[in-house]
Amino acid sequence: MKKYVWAGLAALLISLSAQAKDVKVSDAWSRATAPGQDAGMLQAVITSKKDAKLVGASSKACASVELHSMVTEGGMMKMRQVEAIDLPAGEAVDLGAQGYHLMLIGLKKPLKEGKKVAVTLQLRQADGKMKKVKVSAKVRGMTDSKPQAKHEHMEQHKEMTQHEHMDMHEKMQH
Ligand SMILES: [Cu+2]
Repeated sequence: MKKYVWAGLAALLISLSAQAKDVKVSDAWSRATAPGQDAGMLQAVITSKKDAKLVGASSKACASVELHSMVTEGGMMKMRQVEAIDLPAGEAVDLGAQGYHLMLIGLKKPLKEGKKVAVTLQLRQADGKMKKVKVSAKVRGMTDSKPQAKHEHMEQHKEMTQHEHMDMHEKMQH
């Protein structure tokens, strides 16, 4: 009888570790927030072995997490909530590079540089299976550059790298 229990346990462990490898998350990071700042953002590179969609996320650090994209409309940069972000099989999807970010809304306390923020991603695979993936994102320091007027921001927008872009983004009203 004991043998079967161990065999069962081993099978369970193997299936758990196989599952864990289905989705790989790397380069997860967030940005320190100022006291009173309601929202933070999070970036990550997600690789799913199977076709999937990122459909949501949650964190104990904040009230809710939304998936956002950034779009330019009539010269104005706006954030839009999106329902899902495609994760084609085997492709390393860099959220930031694709104009996406996770928005941590209703922060319970400011995000401090050097700390980590834990977020659980929710993926829906093409076969309908839901998958939760825990991510620990490193909190990077706030940018040193001063907030700029909006028109200056827009002029410089094109020349900014993605990371600089995100710095600017956090200073905008959400
Ligand atoms: Cu946003």
